[in-house]
Amino acid sequence: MNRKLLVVVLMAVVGSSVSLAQSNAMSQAAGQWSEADRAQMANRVRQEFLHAWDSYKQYAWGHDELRPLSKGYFDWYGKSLLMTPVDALDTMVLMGLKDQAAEDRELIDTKLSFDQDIYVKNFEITIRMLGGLLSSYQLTGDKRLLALAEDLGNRLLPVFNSPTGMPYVNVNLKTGAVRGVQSNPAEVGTLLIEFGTLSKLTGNPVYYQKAKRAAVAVYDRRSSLGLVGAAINIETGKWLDADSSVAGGIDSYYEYLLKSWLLFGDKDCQRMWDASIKALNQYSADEAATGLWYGHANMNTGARTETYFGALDAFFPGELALSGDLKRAARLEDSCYKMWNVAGIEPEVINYSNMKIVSPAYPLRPEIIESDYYLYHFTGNPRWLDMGKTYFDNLVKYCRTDVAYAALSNVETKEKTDDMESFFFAETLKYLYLLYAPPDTVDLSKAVFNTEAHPMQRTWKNH
Ligand code: DMJ
Repeated sequence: MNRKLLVVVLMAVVGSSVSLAQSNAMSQAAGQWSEADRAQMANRVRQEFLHAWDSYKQYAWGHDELRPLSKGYFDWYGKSLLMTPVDALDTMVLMGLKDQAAEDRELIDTKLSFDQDIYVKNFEITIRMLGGLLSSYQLTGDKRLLALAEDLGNRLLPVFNSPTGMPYVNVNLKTGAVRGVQSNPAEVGTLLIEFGTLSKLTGNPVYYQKAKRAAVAVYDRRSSLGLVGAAINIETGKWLDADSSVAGGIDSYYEYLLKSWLLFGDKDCQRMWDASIKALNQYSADEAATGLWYGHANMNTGARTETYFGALDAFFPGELALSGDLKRAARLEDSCYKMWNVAGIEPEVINYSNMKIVSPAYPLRPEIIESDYYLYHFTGNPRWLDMGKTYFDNLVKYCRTDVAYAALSNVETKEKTDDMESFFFAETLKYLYLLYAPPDTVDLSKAVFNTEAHPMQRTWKNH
């Protein structure tokens, strides 16, 4: 365990005493950011984390999620898997919230059990729970977290027992029974970072092998143009939907090709990423009158099908930045910012040819902020700090409730819904915090974030 790889930053105690009202009144001149300004912004984010976390503790302790309007709770599968406590833990550690992290860890260590007769979604449980347990183990050295991760990994393994090696969608954590043959590239290909890290930390190669075989199975079924579709039958390997894009259902398949290369030095993943990004830049990238976007195309013909782009797609500037294509990354993030500003907060999907909203919800998603974080990290250009401040201020303005934060059903009316997904703690607030925190809070030369923003530290040698 190499705890030095991540430097936990305690924000100045003086900074933490600044009230929210004072902070909001702070007038930050565009492009002018001192270290103290950044620390103050990081502290504002930290205070908002505490605002929501304290209410999770008060109203939903031990359950998967807080209901931010009714002040109740919600368990995904009827029984709690401590989704929010696991997803939120490494954010607390990175923010230096020692007491909260200790209390949370105690809850997980003593109460979390995967020996439950429930069918869970392999993709969600992998990115939130397996990813969260592994990153928190690396940050804290708490071996119980690694034991929980190994137990969970073993219970998820039956998903790979299909004729193609691509995973079934659901698995029963107690019996190992599987179901769900209609899947997509994201659910099949967003497993290698977590399962691979589990292999590295336990010395058991089986997790890496199975998750990699699944990703390769998607890649091997790409079209002659090098594109993948939106839905696939994991038993037959036949595509069920030829729509190709970087949108939800495909998004993190690409993310994991790139990041698995970076984290594990896996040359196959590098080759798969290189071929994929070439195809995406040829068929998905769209120089529209409103800017650079990545739209939808038919995977077999390359013909443009939809000029849609959305909140999930907004992870893509981050991938471009991480791969070294800072020019396209910056242009696409500028387009995302336009999407955000159509209604003052980001809709789920727009039609970028006329900037009309296609799907109006905002479930507190992080991707646009995640990309902003990478752009600032790689360029140091303060305009990304300005942009992040807009994201944060609008989030506070439109989504904050008396006890926490709530999703919006419609970004135009700003009507709230009774939902606060765990990724708000794991990702949205983490990326906002890291945007302003000292740059070595997470050392990106040695750590890779999984798609739920859990940093995996390369504590092993790559071959
Ligand atoms: C998160 O669970 C992950 O970021 C996933 O890759 C996509 N959806 C949510 C956030 O929007």
